[in-house]
Amino acid sequence: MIELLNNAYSTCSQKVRLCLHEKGLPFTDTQIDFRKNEHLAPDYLALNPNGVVPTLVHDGQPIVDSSVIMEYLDEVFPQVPLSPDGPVGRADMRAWLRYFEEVPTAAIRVPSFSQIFVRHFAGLTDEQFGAEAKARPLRTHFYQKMGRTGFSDQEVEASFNALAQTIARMQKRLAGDVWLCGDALTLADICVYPTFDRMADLGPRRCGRRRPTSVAGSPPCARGQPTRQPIIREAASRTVIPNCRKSRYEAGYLQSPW
Ligand SMILES: N[C@@H](CCC(=O)N[C@@H](CS)C(=O)NCC(=O)O)C(=O)O
Repeated sequence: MIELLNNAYSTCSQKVRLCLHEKGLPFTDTQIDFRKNEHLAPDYLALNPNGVVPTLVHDGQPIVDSSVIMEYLDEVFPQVPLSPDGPVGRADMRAWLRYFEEVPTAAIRVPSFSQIFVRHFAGLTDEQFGAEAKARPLRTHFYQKMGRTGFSDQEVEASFNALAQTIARMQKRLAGDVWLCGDALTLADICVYPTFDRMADLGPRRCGRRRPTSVAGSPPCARGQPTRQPIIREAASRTVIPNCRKSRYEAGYLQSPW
């Protein structure tokens, strides 16, 4: 049995949902409510001491970290392979995974929090906010830096630069190809998709003055074989208002994700 403890609004959770959908694996979808700090509750921390989502529980065994989870699923359920053949191809895919984790995944958090999620902390006192930051095993520094008013323009700018670097690097690799690692969808494409999805959510107004223009295009991994597109799109939007990405925050669907 596969259970995914995750959050509808989390890009890291979205990666794993995409992977599960792509592989056609049924799973129990257990939503972790950030507003109730369920990800910081002792029961959850016993499964995932990092206090972040997602966590996969497979036959009672917890597996943590979205990219690790995807690689685990690909190893345990190889029927629909999502890794290239051969060690060199797989090393290439893993290098993209590590790059995506280090650069765009970290970068997109800054505008996401600054322009959307931070408002949920606005009503807290400094002391309360400090306690929220301290309670997060992996994110104390991130929250302290953000504060209750969001990141500085300089920090947002740096995150857009990092996203622009990612786009440039992907465009160079793709150069007319559809998938990043060879001629099929791999975990690398899935890994970066939610970042593009989030950029689309943030939109030009939310993304501030200097949004990389190439972000406006469709995500590279969604430009793939037509048969794969609906799977990706369905999985990506299964928890949101379909065809209404750009306005879903405004529509109140994500009124209080925290
Ligand atoms: N490296 C981890 C990072 C997971 C992560 O940062 N998850 C975010 C949601 S995308 C989270 O749970 N944040 C909780 C918080 O900010 O308190 C992974 O890929 O699973």
